Amino acid sequence: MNESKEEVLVWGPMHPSLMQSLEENYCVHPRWEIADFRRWASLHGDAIRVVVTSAVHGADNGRLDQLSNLEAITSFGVGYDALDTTYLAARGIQLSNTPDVLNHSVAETALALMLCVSRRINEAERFVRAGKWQEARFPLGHDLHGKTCGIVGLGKIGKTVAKMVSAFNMSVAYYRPNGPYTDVPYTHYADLQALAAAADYLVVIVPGGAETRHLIDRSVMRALGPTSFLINVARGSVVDESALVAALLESEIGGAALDVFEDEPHVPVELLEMDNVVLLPHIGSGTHETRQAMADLVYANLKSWFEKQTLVTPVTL
Ligand code: 8YV
Repeated sequence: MNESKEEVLVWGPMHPSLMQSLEENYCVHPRWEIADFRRWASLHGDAIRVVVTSAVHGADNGRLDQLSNLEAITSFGVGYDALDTTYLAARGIQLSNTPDVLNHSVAETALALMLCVSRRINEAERFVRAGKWQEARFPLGHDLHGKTCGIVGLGKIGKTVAKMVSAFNMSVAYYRPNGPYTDVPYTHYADLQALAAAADYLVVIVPGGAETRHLIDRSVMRALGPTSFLINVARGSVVDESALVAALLESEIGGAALDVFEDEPHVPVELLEMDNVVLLPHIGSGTHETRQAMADLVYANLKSWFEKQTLVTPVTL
C-alpha cells in the first residue's frame, strides 16, 4: 500500500493532528529518528519531493543537499528565519509558511505580556503563593491607558497589536525606516531611537534573520528609558540579549517581557532572578485554535503541492 503513497520527510515532531494526517495519507519519514542521515538519504533521499518543518525546527543546507529531488518545503509558523532562503531560491525550492492564521494569537500574547509586566501580574501571583500577602502590601504597577505603544514591525501582527492597544486607549507609534504607511492613522518614526524615546512600551514584532539581528541594541534600550518596557514577541535574535541584561541590571529600562530568546530554550540566568522581567517559553501562537489552523494550513500546502504543484501560502523568495 505504501508504494503508492508519496514520501515526505518531516524534520521534527509536529502538531499531533498534522502528524496524523501526514501518516494517514503519506509515507512519513521522521528525520529525528534517522540516526545516519547520509545512509538514509542514499536509500530514500531521491524519493523526497517535499519536506515538512516548522519555524522552530528549520532545516540545514547540509541535509537538504542530499535531497536531490526536493521541490518544496512546507513550514509550520509564519517566520522562516531558520531556513536559508538564498539557498532555497538558488535550488528553485518553493517554500510555504502559515501567515495570517496566527495574527491574533501572537498579538494577544503581546498584550498579555504588556499587562503582566506593567501590572506586575506574575510577581503579584508569586507574592500570593509565597504567603507574603499576610505580611505586606504589594507595590503598585503602571497603567497601559494613556501611554504610548511603539511598534517595531507594523506588519500584519503589528497592526493587530495596534488595534488591540488602541482599544486600551493607548497611542500608537511605529518604526519604519523607509517612510510612513499611508493607510494607518498611527505616528510614524523613521528613526528607531526616536520611537523608543517616545514609547512607554516598545513591542518588537519584525521578522528574524540577518537584517534585524540586534536591531534592539543598548542605544535603543537607553532611549526607551527607565520607566518604559520592552516586549519581544518576534525572535530572540532581534534583541541584543546581553545588552538587555546589562540595561536591566543598570535600571536603564523599566522592565522586559519576552516570549523569545537568542538561544532557546536557554534563558540568561540573570533574567531568571529579576522581578521586573516576564519570561515565556515561545508561546506566541500557542493556542489550541491557532495551532490547529496552522496545522491545517501546512497540510493544505502539502496537498496542494502534490496535487497541483502550487502552494496555498507561498513565501516569495
Ligand atoms: C512557531 C513561530 O511556529 O510562527 C512563528 O514564526 O515562531 C511560532 O508560531 C511555533 O512555536 C511552532 O513551531
